[in-house]
Amino acid sequence: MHAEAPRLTRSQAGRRKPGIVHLGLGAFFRAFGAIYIEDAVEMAGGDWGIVGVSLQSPGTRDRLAPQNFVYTVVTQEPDGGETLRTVEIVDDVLVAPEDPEAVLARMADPAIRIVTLTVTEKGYCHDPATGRLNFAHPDIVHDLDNMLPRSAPGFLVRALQRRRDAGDPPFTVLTCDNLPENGRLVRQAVLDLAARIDPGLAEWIGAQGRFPATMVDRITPATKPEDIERLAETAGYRDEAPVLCEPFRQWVVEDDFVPAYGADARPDLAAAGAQLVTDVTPYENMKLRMLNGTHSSLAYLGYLAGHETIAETVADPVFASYVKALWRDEIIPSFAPPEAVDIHAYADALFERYSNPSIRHRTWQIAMDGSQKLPQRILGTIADNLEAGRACPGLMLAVAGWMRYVGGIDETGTPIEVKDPLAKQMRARLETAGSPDAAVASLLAMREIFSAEQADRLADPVTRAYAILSKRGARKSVEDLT
Ligand code: CS2
Repeated sequence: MHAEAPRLTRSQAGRRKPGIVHLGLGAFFRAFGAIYIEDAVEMAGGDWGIVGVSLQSPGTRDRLAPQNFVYTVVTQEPDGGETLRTVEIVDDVLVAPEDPEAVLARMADPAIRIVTLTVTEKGYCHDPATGRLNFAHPDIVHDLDNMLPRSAPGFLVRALQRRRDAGDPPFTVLTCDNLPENGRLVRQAVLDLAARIDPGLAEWIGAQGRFPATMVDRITPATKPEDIERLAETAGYRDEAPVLCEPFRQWVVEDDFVPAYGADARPDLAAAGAQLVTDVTPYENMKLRMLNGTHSSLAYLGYLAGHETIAETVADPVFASYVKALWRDEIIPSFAPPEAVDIHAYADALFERYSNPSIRHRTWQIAMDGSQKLPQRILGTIADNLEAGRACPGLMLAVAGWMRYVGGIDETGTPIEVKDPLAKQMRARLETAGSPDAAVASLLAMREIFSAEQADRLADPVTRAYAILSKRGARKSVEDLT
């Protein structure tokens, strides 16, 4: 441990007054949204300091507070080169479970014009199959009866309630999570919850609120302790909260912010390289299906084949052929890409991004929360292929790979630490299934994940793929396909 290296500190430059609260201050937003916002402020000014909020645990705050909320973004090039940038746009970090009132008070401040979120797919407490709020979720049950909430929708609704009661405009809710029509989804979750609490509040939010959709993209693997030690060696200072990421980044934002704030409703994100558009949908389909869909496919099958990272998985020629075939034959034909985008060149660029050996993005990390990811990453693509009469054996094998993975035992008989909100339910179903065919049927019967129609259409091909996977293993099953 390089204890002698001095701790990273804030430069003399003054802080920016906060204009944004961010719910879910994890590695991704610190390597992504914070960079765009800091660049926008550098180029076009504005009081757009960020107050981060951790909804679960104090870890991020505890690591950032001693260094005055400044941190390093380490951009990792394929050739091993690294670029360091210290980011100073984060002004404070609050921990909701410690002091929910402090979070609400900050969100209720009319100087806060935007609330951004990266709470992951499960953070919206919605039902992935329907997109509606899950009123049985324990945090929603709590938030219905308590003025001090626990969930992201709860904080959004209670803060908007305070804004409405004070006669102030609402803030714009800008979700930065990988969900289909993410703006509409978070708006629906907020309206569903608000309607149960105060129908007049739901009406006000519905009329005055703005929930623009976004597409976000930057591969940002979890930071490991050895990354911190290595940075202390190379940078000459100690940063307990660095983030590591690839050079690529892309932010596409629907330009729909609360009109009451006029020109001051958002930072000049375009000046920072973000794309402000009227319709994010084509970009969202492209990214969720081409990147996240193949990420998840490679994560389950690559993990079962013994590959620790995405780079190692696509370095395996069997998986390189598999992912290229997925793009060419099963994903690109399933959607209309944005105009002027060469979708084959986009796929080639994705392959190069996946191949970056400096980015140690673990298949295990991407495999997390599959029950919340599969619908928008893979099931929608399958549905569109089947509707068009196209078989999609590669994606069916990916679904079978997910089913094998959540069984919790890998191909060497070693337990898998399955992290998923539905992990217990899935494990119980698989343990009592009695046969591979019954196991597939039991998981397909989970309406939180698969609609009845999807379950019906996936039953035969996924049952076949699961049997082959169980018999021949992931790598040979993939090889057989390609
Ligand atoms: C990954 C994403 O962990 C995962 O599920 O697929 O975090 C992916 O790295 C980002 O969406 C890339 O923009």
